[in-house]
This record gives sequence, structure tokens and C-alpha cells, in this order.
Amino acid sequence: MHIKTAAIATGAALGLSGGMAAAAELNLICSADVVICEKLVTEFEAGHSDINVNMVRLSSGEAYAKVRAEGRNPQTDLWWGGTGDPHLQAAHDGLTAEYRSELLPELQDWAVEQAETSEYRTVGVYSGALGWGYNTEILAEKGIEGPACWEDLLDPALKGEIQIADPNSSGTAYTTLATLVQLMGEDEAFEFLKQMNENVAQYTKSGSAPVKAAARGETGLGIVFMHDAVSQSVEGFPIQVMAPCEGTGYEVGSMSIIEGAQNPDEAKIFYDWVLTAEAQNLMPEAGSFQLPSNKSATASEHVPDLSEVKLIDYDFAEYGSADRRKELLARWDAEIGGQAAQ
Ligand code: S7P
Repeated sequence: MHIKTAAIATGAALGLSGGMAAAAELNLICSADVVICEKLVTEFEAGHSDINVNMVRLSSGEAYAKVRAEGRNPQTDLWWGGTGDPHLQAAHDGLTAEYRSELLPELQDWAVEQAETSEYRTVGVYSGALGWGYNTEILAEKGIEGPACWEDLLDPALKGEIQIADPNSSGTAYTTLATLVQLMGEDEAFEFLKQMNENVAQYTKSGSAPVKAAARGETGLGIVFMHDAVSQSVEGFPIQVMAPCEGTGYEVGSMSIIEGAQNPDEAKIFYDWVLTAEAQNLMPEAGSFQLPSNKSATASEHVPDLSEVKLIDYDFAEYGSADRRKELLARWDAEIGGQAAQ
């Protein structure tokens, strides 16, 4: 980005401005980890020197709120990554544009189903299951056995040791809420969350923050996507990755072009590029261990094996619908967020 800016400035100083075309712009919201966000932008710009990418990293719920607030005057062109539910809600609200990429036949069925559910207003870019990571040293020091099941998270010995994000800002935490509702029933899930609240030290803004805090010894356990816990253990932190014994939900991380985008052509160029196996193979290099959506991309050895995880039949259409998402978040605010320990 700096090199292109410098080239334009030099050209102007030499009176060459008439011969130099200004770079096109692409305004991107990225809702995955900032390291992969920056890597994708750098690699894309390296191969597309005529497009400047302006990227902002936002959690999934925050990204949805931004896209919604921009409404009829969109400042964003493309939203890559983050959990699928808010992308589906945006599609339902008419905030995202229909696009059928030529790359669709190269994608896994679950990624194409996400496109079909939204009438091609979003598409799956990766997938991953929900679980948690705990700091083996902290729990051992406190004589706490590593929790293997959702029910274990209610153990009073874990008081003050759990972090999870706020589902209003975080797609990870919304996936947790929707997962528990589907596993237990809605009233039972809220009762569970009330009891677990006794052990929660902090509701963070970002979904992966809790396991980063556990890795650094600031807390005992973070409820996160398993791949975010794996990233910490691959970095060498004493993090044990767990898939809950009762079963768990998963995400179809998604991507959407914004309806009325100012740079739709550039958005489609990035969209098609980021669905290629070549682009998706960059993810492990950035410490991102989700399952890629392109069938020819190479899944890293560190990607959790989802065939070994007891996955629920997550209902993306229902839990990504605007009404259900609003209703669950309002109930969470009333019964959990308002009573939070912090
Ligand atoms: O870090 C990767 C990842 O877990 O982040 C996304 C997540 O939704 C973004 O964080 P928030 O929970 O704060 O929204 C996931 O889509 C992705 O796998």
C-alpha cells in the first residue's frame, strides 16, 4: 500500500499525473483474526497492484451493525469472514447483494448450502466447531480436572476462571448461545447460562480473546472455536483443546458483497480470488486453522478433525434469521448480560 502511494506521489512531482491511473479502491470488513485479515490483504494487493484495499477488522456482530448502520449509503464493499449467522441476517435484511461466483462448483457442499440459504447473498469460506481451550498449568495448580462437557463448566471450582465473549458483538458467542439452545432447549439453555455466569470472570468483545487470555495465564478457560484454541497451542502455550462431550455447534464462516457497494467490480475480484484454493492455503500460514471451503485447498494437519467431534445439526436458517437472532440477543441482554459478574 505504501509503495503504491509513494509511486503516485513521485509521478505527480514529475508532472506525470496525466499518464498514471489512480488505483481502484476496495473497502473491506474482515471478521476473522487480524493476522489472516492482514495476510489476505497483502497477498491480494501483491497480485492486484491496481487495487488498494482499505481493511477494517471487526467482530461479526459489530460488522453486521456497521453494515446495517450504513444502510442506503454503504461505505463497505465486501465483508469477509466471521460467523455465518449475521451474514444470513444481513442477507435477509437485503443489506447484501446476490452474486454467483464461477468458483461455486469448487466449494464444499456446506459452503454452497450457505449460498443457497441466502439466495446467493452470502457464501461459505471456512468452517469450524465450537469448544474451549483451557490452560493446563492453571487448572493443575488449582487441582481442577479439565472440563470435558458443557455440564462441567458449572463446577464451582471454576469460579472466576471462564471467559466467553458477548454474543451482541461476537459471532463466536452467538454461536455458543444458539448451540446451547439447540442442545438443551431455550429455557434450559438460559438456566445453564445463568449458572455458568457464576464462573464467568469477563464477557469480552472479540470471540477469540478468551482463549488468548487463557494462553497468557490471565484466566483458566476460554469458550471459543476449537481452531482458535489450536492456534494458541500451536504457538506453544499450554492450552488443551476440547470438544464438549454432549455435542457442539459449528460455524460456516461467510463472505458477502454489500448491496449498493461503491466498488462492486473490485469486490467481485477479491471474492473470486479468496475462494480459490491458492488463497485459502494462506490461512494456516497465518495461524488460522479453520476447514477451508475450496475442495482443493489443503487442510492443515492442525485443523480439528470434525469427524471426531459430536456435531449438532445446527439450523443456520433459523438461527441466522433476523427474528430469532434479535429475540435471543434481547433475552441474553435481559437475563445474562445485565447480571454479568464484571
Ligand atoms: O479467529 C477466527 C474466527 O474464530 O473468528 C471469527 C469470529 O466470529 C470473529 O470473532 P467474533 O467472535 O469476535 O465475531 C470466526 O468466524 C473465525 O473462525
